[in-house]
Formats: sequence, structure tokens, C-alpha cells
Amino acid sequence: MDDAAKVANFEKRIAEGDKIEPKNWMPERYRKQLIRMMSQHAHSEVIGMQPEGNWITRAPSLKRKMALLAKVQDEGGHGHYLYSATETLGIDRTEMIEQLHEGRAKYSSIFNYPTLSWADIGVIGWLVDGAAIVNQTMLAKTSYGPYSRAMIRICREESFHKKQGYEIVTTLARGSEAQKAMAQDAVNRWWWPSLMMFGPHDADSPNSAELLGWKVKIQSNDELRQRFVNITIPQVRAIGLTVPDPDLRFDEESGDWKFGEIDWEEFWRVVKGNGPCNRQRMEHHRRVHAEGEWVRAAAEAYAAKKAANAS
Ligand code: BYC
Repeated sequence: MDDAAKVANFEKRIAEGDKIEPKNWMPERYRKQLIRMMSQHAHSEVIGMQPEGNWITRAPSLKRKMALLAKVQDEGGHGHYLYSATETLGIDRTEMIEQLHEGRAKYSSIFNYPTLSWADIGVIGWLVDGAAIVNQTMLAKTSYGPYSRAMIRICREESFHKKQGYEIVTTLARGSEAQKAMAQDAVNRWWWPSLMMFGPHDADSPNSAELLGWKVKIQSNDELRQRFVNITIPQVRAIGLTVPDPDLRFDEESGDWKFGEIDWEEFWRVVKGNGPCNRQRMEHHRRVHAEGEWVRAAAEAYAAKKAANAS
């Protein structure tokens, strides 16, 4: 097949809802876009372990500590699935991590905010994993097979994370005045950054048209953000908390909770590396990666020895 016929066949398969698999022909641009998005997703899972890991030693009970430990470990596991899924596109993990360290690959803006109290751990599970589920339920239907399958598995674990987060916040919201105030303060600080996770408005999103055309994304940034707000506001109200948005109102006609404008200056500042914790997150990642060099070398030596013994 010549290139035009390959493109036509690829587009026909996408239109028919087929999954594209690693050995199938795909346009170079499709491959590049997936590497960008999936590696960014993998980095987000791994960097996302830092803000929550910060509270493992200070969890208020053994039960809370065990759940948090398991959650943070799950996020590391999600990073592994996603690095493996991205490797099917012909890039290896070493190169992806180099791109992260050199600032050529991004990770989610949300993980550049500090976790100041125990309530933040509940709010991350509830709002951050909740936002991730909305985004990832859509990505489970993406056109690239390995990404779609990774998302199905990850979404199941994220649903548990969200429930444990909401349960932490509900417990605090029903506790003493000080506990309720701590929960409200955490919602106040994490609400807008959670809405930023969905990316810029559709009109300002340079990648969306292409990704939607290839069914890499099935819904747009703004559609998903609205869906998240519609799901979350009733949960906020059910436990007697509020969100820090004076413009929030229910629109009878559309059935949507309409919300105010995001501070896009803050969003771009954080995305470009100047948020409250960007430097700290990257320094930590670089240091721990360097400290783990001997583990990677030992694993490679072991694999080489095993292969030599087998031959
Ligand atoms: N943060 O054209 P756009 C988790 C960038 S972790 C940083 O709309 P696209 C969890 C964007 O990359 C879950 N950067 O982009 C883990 C682009 O720049 P480049 C993380 C952002 O790709 C631990 C530029 O802005 N989820 O659940 O069409 C504990 C223009 O944007 C952000 C994922 O990674 C952002 N928020 O859409 C707890 C989901 N938004 O790359 C929980 C997978 C935008 O051209 N990713 N940018 O230099 C996606 O769904 C899409 O990539 C996005 C952006 C919706 C994020």
C-alpha cells in the first residue's frame, strides 16, 4: 500500500471504532501525539506519589496509614502500566524519563501544590482522583489499544481511591468544628487546581482537534470539566461544604452547574514550571532516580546473566 492508501485505511479503521494496535501502521504524528500524552500521564502518576507520600508517616491511624500506603503504591503501579503501554510505541522508559528531567515532557499541574494538612489527603482522593476518573473513563475508549486497556484497569483502582478520599473528607466534615474547618480549607485550596487538570478551554487547546479527530480523546477538555463539576457539586453539598466560587449556579435549562472562570494565568504559570512545588517535585524525582541507578544496573546484570545461562 502507498502512504495515501495507508492513511485512508487507518482513518477508516478509526471511523469504524477499531482499536489501533502496536504493530498496525499509524501516521507518525499519531504516534508522536500518543507518546506525548501517555508519557505525560505516566509521569503524572509517579510524581503524584510525592504529595500523598508526604503524609504516610503522619496518617492519623493505622487503618488510614494502610489505605494511604496502598493508594500511593497503586499510583506507582499506574505509572508502570503507562510506561509499558507507551513503550509499545517505540520509545523506552529511559528516554521518557530523560525528557521529563530535561523539561521536554510535562506532568499534571495538580501535583505542584503542597499537601498542608491531613484533609488534603482526603481531598486529593476525592477531587483529584475524581477528576482523573472522569478523564480516564473517556480515555478507556481511546483508539489506541494498549492505552485503552491500561485505562480500564487504572479506572477500577481510581474508583476505590476516590471512595476512600471522600470517606476521609466526610468523616472530617462530620467531626469537630476544627476538623470541618480543615476539610473546608482543603477544598478551598484544591478546587480550582482540580478544574485545571482538564487543560485549557477547547478554543485554546492546540492538540484537541487532532486528538478528537483520531478518537484519542472522545470528549473535549471543557466537556469533561463540566461533567466533573456536575458530578462533584452534589457531593460537596451532601457533606455541608462549599466550593470557593461565587459564580457557581445551577442552570435549569442545561442541567449543568455553571461555574466561574479559572485563573488561566495561574494555570500557565504552574504548567511552565513556576508553581508552588515544581522545583521540589523535580529535584526529588532526579535525586531518587539517581539513587536507584544501582537497582537498575543490578536488574540488568541479573537479566544478562540469566540470558547467558539459558543460551
Ligand atoms: N497539567 O492542547 P492541550 C492521577 C498542557 S494522574 C500540565 O489541551 P491535550 C493521580 C498540554 O500537555 C492523572 N500540562 O493538551 C496520580 C499541552 O502541552 P504540550 C493525570 C497540561 O494533551 C497520583 C498544553 O498544555 N492524567 O490520576 O490535548 C495521585 C496544551 O493543552 C495540563 C492525565 O495525564 C495540565 N493539567 O490535553 C492521584 C490524563 N493541561 O504537551 C491521582 C491524560 C494541559 O503540547 N492526559 N496541559 O507541551 C490528557 O487527558 C490530556 O493530555 C490533557 C491535556 C487533558 C491533560
